[in-house]
Amino acid sequence: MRKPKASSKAQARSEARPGGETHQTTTSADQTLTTNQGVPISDNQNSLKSGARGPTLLEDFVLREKIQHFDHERIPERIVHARGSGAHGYFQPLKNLSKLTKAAFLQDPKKTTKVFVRFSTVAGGAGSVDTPRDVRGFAVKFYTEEGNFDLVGNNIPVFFIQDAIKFPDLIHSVKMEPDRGFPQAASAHDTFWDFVSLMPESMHMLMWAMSDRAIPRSLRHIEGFGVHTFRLVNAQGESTFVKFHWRPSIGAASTLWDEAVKIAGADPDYQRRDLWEAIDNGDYPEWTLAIQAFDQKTADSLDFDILDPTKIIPEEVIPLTPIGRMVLNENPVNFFAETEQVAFHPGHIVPGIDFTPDPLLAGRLHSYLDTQLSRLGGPNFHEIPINRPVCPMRNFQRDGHMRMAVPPGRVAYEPNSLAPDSPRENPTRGFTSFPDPTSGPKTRERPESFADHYSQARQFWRSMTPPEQGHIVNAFTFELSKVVTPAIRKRMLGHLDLIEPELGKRVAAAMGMVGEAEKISPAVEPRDDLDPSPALSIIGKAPRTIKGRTVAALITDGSDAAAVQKLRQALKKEGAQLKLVAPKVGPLKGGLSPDMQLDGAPSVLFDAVVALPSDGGAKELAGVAAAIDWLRDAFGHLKAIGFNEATAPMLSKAGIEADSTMGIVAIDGKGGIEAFIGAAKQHKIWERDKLVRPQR
Ligand code: HDD
Repeated sequence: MRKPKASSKAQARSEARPGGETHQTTTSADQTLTTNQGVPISDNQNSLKSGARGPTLLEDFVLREKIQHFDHERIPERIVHARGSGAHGYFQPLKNLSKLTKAAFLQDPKKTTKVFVRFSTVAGGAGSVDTPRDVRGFAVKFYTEEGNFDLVGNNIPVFFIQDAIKFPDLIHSVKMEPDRGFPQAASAHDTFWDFVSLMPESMHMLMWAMSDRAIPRSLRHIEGFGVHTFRLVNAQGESTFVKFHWRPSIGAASTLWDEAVKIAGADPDYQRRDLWEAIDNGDYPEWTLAIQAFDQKTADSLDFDILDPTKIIPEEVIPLTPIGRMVLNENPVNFFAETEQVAFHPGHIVPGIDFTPDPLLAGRLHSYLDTQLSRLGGPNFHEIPINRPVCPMRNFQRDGHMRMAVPPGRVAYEPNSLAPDSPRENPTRGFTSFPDPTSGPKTRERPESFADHYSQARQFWRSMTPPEQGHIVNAFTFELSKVVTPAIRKRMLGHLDLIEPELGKRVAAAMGMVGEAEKISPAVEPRDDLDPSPALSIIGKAPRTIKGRTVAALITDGSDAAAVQKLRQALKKEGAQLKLVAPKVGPLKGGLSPDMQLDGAPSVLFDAVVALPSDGGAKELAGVAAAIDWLRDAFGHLKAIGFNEATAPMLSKAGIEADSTMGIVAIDGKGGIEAFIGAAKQHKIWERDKLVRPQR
């Protein structure tokens, strides 16, 4: 029961509750609930009725306004990237970049620029889960002093298609099939594989999408890419081509497929929650922005076309130059107002940055502006707070749906003589396009230089470590086994043979379809001489750190509080956090307070686990499936497992043998915690993989 506050403004009153309970609330004058017209509301519990038992009266404008507004709370979700998580932060250049660009926000290493970032999945609806196999969107809005710059990228540096005219087809194929309305947020179905198997240009991207990149550990662990080649333009009008890269400070990391599937059930909001909690805890996610910068001569020397968005420039060919860092340090205060209403657009660029004529980018430059009309309801979406530039904004655009600004005066045109102080174009400061010569015959065709669809797909395969190659085989096997039309499976097997015969063979064997691949004739024979690019492997370059990770300890009544404290301290020193999981969430005998209850905290939610039950607790848990699965899953998901002596009956029930070389570490002895942390720093104990999964 809320008690009346002693305040001179306070008005105490009684409220009749259903069931007859009466309680008191107080409302100070400035807290008074009102309608959208500002009319004070006297009763927010009962509609206006003729007599206590009704009927309800149509004149109840309070009820009607409230329900009408509620009925329209949802706006159309994004046609792609509907499920997203946002955060505020800042960007700071590492040095003055005036040699390359006149972009105002890239000049002064002391100056920070505010950003808003939205991460997303692509295929699922707004209410879908966080961990499907999918590309992750990585969209950054820089609120610069010369207007908003949106870098609307993905966590994969290439794309499925080369020309925007195929985008609706691609998306229709991957989304729920239109007759049955499923599957949600999944590419593992006939229409997707039918489409891509008929689009050889998608082969390189498919390799990325079937790799660990598409099942990231968290949004804090993804790399980001601008995908297209852009231009930087300096004050002298000189242009340099660039590819943009984001690199997470804690390194890229992924889950295993079985883990991703189970996380989807245990916590559909796993990645959104992770981002929110990290920022809330002050563990701010951070990325380096790097560029690959090159001139026309270098572009001409490459064996592919820099306008082709299905190609990468390996870092070993043009190294990355770090140019800035981005820190996300503030959660949104309102999901709808910020994360949902933010409108990104690759066409939001600023002086000093420019496009190239990549035909995929050209289509995007139309699409993102256009989509805001149906999503945000009109042409004034730039006036929504999250989309507003922070620099002055003035022009003669007027009116329209939901206009917020109130521009005074008679003059809404230019040139004019009636308002000499009104805005004018500015040839010096204003945006000028790089004078790229663009004449040619009007034609609908693909350039020859876009024709090699397999060489970089093969290079990607050859750049992976053996476990990553195994995951790619498993992913193709899983997805193609969900395809029910045999001809589509066979067509895809034919493409895999072309990408790399070993890949084709391994997938065909795993599917039980050896010798059934359709023969595909490529437009250009795949090259065999591209050097592997080790930078493409996540495992190969994974930093040995547990910074930003979460370890869980399974505890019971009687668990040793001092041992838990010692573990917590050791993890904290490494930048990791400890969560306590117990059969009951209330305080335990022995003084420990659990964070989570076992049924709601399966080990898939954590990076590494420790079992610290008391003797009695362990005996009890040996008979609890959730506790045994907790260990078995951690074992199967290749996580470091720490245990105390008492855990023995649980380990034997789970069929797990203590073996520190396999990351199963006794932690109560001397150096035990250090050994456990050492194992956890491997992220996954790959040697264990052969014990738990068929090696295909
Ligand atoms: Fe797109 C959203 C990234 C190709 C049309 N796209 C969208 C978002 C990201 C990307 C990150 C979500 C932005 C947010 O969080 O609000 N899209 C990409 C990348 C592409 C790409 C990296 C290829 C390099 N997209 C692409 C093409 C088209 C679109 C070829 C259309 C011709 N994308 C859209 C869209 C969306 C969108 C329909 C949906 C909602 C929105 O724009 O605001 O216009």
